[in-house]
Amino acid sequence: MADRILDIWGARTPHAKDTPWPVRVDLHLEAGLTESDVDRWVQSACVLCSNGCACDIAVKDGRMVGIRGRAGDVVNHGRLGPKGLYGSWQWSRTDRLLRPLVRRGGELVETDWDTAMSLIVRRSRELLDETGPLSHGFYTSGQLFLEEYYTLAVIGKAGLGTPHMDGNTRLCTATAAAAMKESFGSDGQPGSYTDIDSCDALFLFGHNMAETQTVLWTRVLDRVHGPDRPVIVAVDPRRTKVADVAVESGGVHLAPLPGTNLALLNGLIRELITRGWVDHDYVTAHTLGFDELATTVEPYTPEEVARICRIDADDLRRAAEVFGTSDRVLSTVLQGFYQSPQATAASCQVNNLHLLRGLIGEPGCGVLQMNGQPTAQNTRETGADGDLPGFRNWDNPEHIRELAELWNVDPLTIPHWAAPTHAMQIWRYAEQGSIRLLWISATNPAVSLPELPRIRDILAKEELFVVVQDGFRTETAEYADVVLPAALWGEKQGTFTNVDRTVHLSDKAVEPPGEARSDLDIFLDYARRMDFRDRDGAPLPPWRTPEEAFEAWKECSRGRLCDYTGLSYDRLRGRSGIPWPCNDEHPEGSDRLYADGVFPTHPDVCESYGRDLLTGGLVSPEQYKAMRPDGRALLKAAEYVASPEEPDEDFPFVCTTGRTVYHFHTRTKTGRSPRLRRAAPEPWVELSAHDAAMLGIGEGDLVRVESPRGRVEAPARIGRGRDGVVFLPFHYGYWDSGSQRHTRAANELTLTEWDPVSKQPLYKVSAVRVTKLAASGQPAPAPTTVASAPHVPEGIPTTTGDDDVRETTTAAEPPPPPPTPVRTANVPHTASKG
Ligand SMILES: Nc1nc2c(c(=O)[nH]1)N[C@H]1C(S)=C(S)[C@@H](COP(=O)(O)OP(=O)(O)OC[C@H]3O[C@@H](n4cnc5c(=O)[nH]c(N)nc54)[C@H](O)[C@@H]3O)O[C@H]1N2
Ligand SMILES: Nc1nc2c(c(=O)[nH]1)N[C@H]1C(S)=C(S)[C@@H](COP(=O)(O)OP(=O)(O)OC[C@H]3O[C@@H](n4cnc5c(=O)[nH]c(N)nc54)[C@H](O)[C@@H]3O)O[C@H]1N2
Ligand code: SF4
Ligand SMILES: [Mo]
Repeated sequence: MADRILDIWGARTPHAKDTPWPVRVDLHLEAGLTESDVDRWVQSACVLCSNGCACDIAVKDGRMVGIRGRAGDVVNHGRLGPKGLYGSWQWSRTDRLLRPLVRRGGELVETDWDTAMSLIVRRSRELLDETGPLSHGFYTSGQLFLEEYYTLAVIGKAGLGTPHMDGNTRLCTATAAAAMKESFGSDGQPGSYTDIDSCDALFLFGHNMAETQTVLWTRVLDRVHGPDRPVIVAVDPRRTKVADVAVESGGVHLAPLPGTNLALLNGLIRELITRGWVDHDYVTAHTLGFDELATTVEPYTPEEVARICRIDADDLRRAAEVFGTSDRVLSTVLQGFYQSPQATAASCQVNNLHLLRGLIGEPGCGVLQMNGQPTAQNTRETGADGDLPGFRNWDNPEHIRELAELWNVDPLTIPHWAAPTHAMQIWRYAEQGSIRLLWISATNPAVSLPELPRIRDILAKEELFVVVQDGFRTETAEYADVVLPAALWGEKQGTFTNVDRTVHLSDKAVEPPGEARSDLDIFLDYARRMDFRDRDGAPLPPWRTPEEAFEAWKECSRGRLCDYTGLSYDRLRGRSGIPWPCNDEHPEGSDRLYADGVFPTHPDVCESYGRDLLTGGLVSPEQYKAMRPDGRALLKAAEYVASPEEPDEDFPFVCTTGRTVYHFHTRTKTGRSPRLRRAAPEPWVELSAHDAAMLGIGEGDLVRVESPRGRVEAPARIGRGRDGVVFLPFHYGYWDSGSQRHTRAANELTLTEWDPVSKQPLYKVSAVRVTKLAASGQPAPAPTTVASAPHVPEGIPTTTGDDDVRETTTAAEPPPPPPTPVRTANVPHTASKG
């Protein structure tokens, strides 16, 4: 038995390049139970990150009592990480919302569903009569199921006709989508996890995979421990486990000052060009924009990059050499890029590195513009974020006509006179008073949005009617006018799609507690009570069950890049997940996209005509068509500009924020799992040894971190980060703090600024000052096993759990990867380039 709090990634199963990743099945059951005690195993996939590990839920006496990885699944080959093992199901018997709540005399009181829904519908009707659909805003999630998002999207776009709908995916993966739209013409992940098994070099750009996709990192470690290991390059200001392994592998750790990613990437691209590591045949045949890119990156010499990013010029040269001379390179990009200034511009440069060398679409040559949340991909596909369903283009009248026909509504109902409203703007409209009903589902903005003092003021506004739909009484629920108790994972049925496009079915294992209902049922109840109808008077949306919603979605996706028409609940049950596109042409799904170098950039198919990377200004349809992209990828460029908030005399440090391995976001589940909670019970502040010495701060001392917007007070961890940078985990809100003190959450400090292209907030750069409040003899409550490990480990107890996970390594054949398509699904043949 293994202690998977201490040994996060579990036992190694090393293997050689181009051989399948061995199977290892991880199992964890409630204490005292064995497999023979389990009544049923119910197929699902984990929803505590975007990796999408397939699992079976153990059910006994109508309760979830454990979890086991699915050996035959392409994603995890049986493995699970600490959150999947301990966090996915262990919250189930604790303090859930059991009945709807409504505000009476200032207090939230329990009521029945009819009263709660009638209240929402009455307010909704009043506002529609008074000011129309623009009074309604929907702020949803990356954690519902595909069927729920699609239902919400149809309600918003065809029922109400409001453009004000977005997900917390705006905080999470908006930049992934934006970078793929700008470079390839559409959202849609080019790469596959199987690229890890075949690559010669692996670049992680602002991605602490060891903590945030632990099972994917296990896959990397199994290559690193194999005979022909890949060289790894980590780009992260902190000394993460990824950075440690990068150095051990003969690669490099580049630790740029937060906010300088674009300068670094421009430097890498310049090196590729000047050292002659460019496949000019590929570039000529399959891309546009090389000359402008080369001109833009010209000033970014290694010395200039070293000056801006405060790194060593030779480290940059070495990183470029690894990229330029390895046969097969895989790159991943995540929040260190997406939540930093010039997010889309920097992430597009990663695409450019691959395009310049023609390393895309072949085994080992992937780009993974990562997702974070488990179902963020579906928020984007179904248009429950600021997009249209099926990667359609709001600026293309033909795409609007298709949707209107599909839903049998007047095209003018579907808002398309401007780009859909992004989340940061939705909150601004609520602040200014034009949005007066804000419906928040499966997200906890009172902890997760930037500049919390402002968010609390907005939520508390008398004129704003707030609906919160959650499984727990969150910090946000405390501000609601109506709280709707939702069924959670394991208590409802649906599908979702992970980072590498793999679709999984999650069946219902147990009944929801009390009167909690699935989000699908709640949205449909609202639609029926509002009496939304199509042009023939039929109910809109017409479906009633998850499977009917899925079938309807398949039609919406037909012929688009995210084509689901070859999938069904039956096909997804009992076997591995399947990556889209899956249709008549690719019945087994598609492991990678763009093997033929043909991209969905043709004006008739593309999801977006694009934006200027520096300003975010829209490219007009005429300008776009005049470029004649027609199947070629776009090498877009931008110059580096300084972060909107740089340190100064008053606020001399850069504060960056992020995750630790044991918690998921605002801890509504992981904070209720005893083992995970014990591993990281309270917030902390990470400082470099040099900075701490300068400030007279010792390990565990209570410190105050202040930005121009707020303050946080927590014990200091003298860690291994770079000088000048302070790190805060963003997981800690107030629900379990015993008081309403607003000094725990990292977002007290962060700023209301966003990337001009993707509109993703800049959580990774706030200027702060740090002061010591009190000495302490105790170490900080930070884990010792990961990036927040202490600089001096002596005297600090190691983070441990119990030996309670069974890992079974068998000789079972690993699942075969689906075949790689020769050409992509939705590019008209007339548009192909060769
Ligand atoms: N354990 C755990 N796993 C999770 C989650 C969780 O809450 N907990 N959440 C899931 C979700 S929704 C997401 S979005 C992902 C996020 O996954 P990651 O992006 O891996 O996580 P973060 O910790 O937000 O940020 C990654 C790294 O960015 C670095 N960084 C900060 N500023 C900069 C910068 O300016 N440049 C560069 N290059 N790097 C910088 C930080 O030091 C940090 O190590 O994780 C998913 N997985
Ligand atoms: N400072 C800082 N802030 C950040 C980040 C950062 O790196 N730094 N990262 C950002 C990122 S990438 C993300 S993804 C966000 C995450 O921020 P949030 O989305 O606010 O975080 P969660 O705690 O995951 O909130 C999800 C809520 O949905 C509920 N829930 C779970 N499943 C269901 C369901 O099936 N139905 C319903 N109705 N509710 C459900 C949970 O109980 C929980 O309250 O935070 C962002 N904020
Ligand atoms: S890696 Fe992500 S999906 Fe897999 S078990 Fe861990 S939290 Fe769940
Ligand atoms: Mo995220």
